[in-house]
Amino acid sequence: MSYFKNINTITYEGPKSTNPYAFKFYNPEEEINGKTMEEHLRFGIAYWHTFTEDLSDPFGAGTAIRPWDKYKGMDLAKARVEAAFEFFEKINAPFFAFHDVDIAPEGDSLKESNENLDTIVAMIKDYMKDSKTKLLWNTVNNFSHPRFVHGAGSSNNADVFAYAAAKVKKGLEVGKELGAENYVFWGGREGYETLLNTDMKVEMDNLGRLFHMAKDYAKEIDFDAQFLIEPKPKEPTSHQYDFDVASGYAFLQHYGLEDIFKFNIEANHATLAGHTFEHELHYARIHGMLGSVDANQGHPLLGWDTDEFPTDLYSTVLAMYEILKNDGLGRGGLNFDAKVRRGSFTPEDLFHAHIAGMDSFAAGLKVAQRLIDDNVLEDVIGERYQSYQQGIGLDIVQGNTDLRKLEEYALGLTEIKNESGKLESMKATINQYLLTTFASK
Ligand code: XLS
Ligand code: NI
Ligand code: NI
Repeated sequence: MSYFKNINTITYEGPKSTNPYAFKFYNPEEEINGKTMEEHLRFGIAYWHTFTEDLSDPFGAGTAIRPWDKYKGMDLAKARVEAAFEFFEKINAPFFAFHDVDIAPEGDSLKESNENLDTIVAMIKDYMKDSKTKLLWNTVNNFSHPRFVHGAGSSNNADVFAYAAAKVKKGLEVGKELGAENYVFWGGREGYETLLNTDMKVEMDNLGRLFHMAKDYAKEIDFDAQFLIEPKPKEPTSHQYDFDVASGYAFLQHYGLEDIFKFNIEANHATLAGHTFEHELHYARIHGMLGSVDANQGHPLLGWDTDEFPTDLYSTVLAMYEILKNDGLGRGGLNFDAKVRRGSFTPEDLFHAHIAGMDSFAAGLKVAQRLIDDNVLEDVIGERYQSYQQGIGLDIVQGNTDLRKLEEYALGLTEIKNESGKLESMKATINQYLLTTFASK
């Protein structure tokens, strides 16, 4: 049975192609600095947005037309697996990612939910045998069901904590069964609305406990995935405990988890936190904490998590610059945690959206590699900080000075001379690289 009958496998046709079902920039086999594009980019398909999502929003019903709509319950879950693997093959995806509830419906009890999962996981495992697509990461949805109204690991209700922990246990087993590269924690309801009813210390301590238990259990069952925390500043709660990379890092350090976790950084969460995407990637990178990426983008005029497919080339260039500087994403990847707009409701739109996202990151990769080859940022940044290469600057960074010596030095200064930061010049150069990289093709 084919779910996308009219669509053939998407291949690379180059920047001049007018075929909407072809890659213009993503050429999986093309080598860039010793690695293929496919190895650099490690694209993942988000199961929830592409196969489970119905495109409803707070003001209206779902609009998505999906070839598997006619099924219900476990039949629907099975149809989605078939459709998913057909999609993975046609879009040439190396990876996918899911929450437990995306792939199998929750039952009336935890036991029944686990049985549903077992059935679908066995089916996915079977499909994976004949597919090149691997599991980038899995996670459990500990936020949608009403039981998580006050949180999961940070709930005031210990029974809910236990239930959430049981779901994490199962999630780890599922990850092991399917050979997941990573295991993700996004704390959907791990935050609070008001301090009038919240013991923040208890909640955060418990969250730390849950993460430790998860790591212990993963070790016990020999599941060696990389653990990832996905920060998000708000939504659904007004104060999420993993606000951004900086606060998440402080959390991990405080609870002795910094050697166990890295970050899964989502572009739209970065901008919700008042940062740029590249800021979050950079912060994680310089602390050795960049693990994986949820590739999407927010709407510049809207203040919520719109999860658009990434098409902003300026942003993909700067993101790929950080990823290249990180020497790649290791076991992580670029997971399209992105959904088509409510008005883009056809199955074809799923292909167009992924092609747009993959091409945007491929273009970003090429431009970023050229910037690095030409030392564009490195030269400017190196020059800007050269005062720390000799004299008093070298004393400061080598720890050979103190406040008294610095006062003595400052008293002897006759003038302080600053240089231009050259921001506009840099932006013009990035534009030039963006526009010339593909100009002659
Ligand atoms: C929601 C999050 C979610 C995580 C996985 O905003 O991005 O989709 O990636 O739970
Ligand atoms: Ni995400
Ligand atoms: Ni998100």
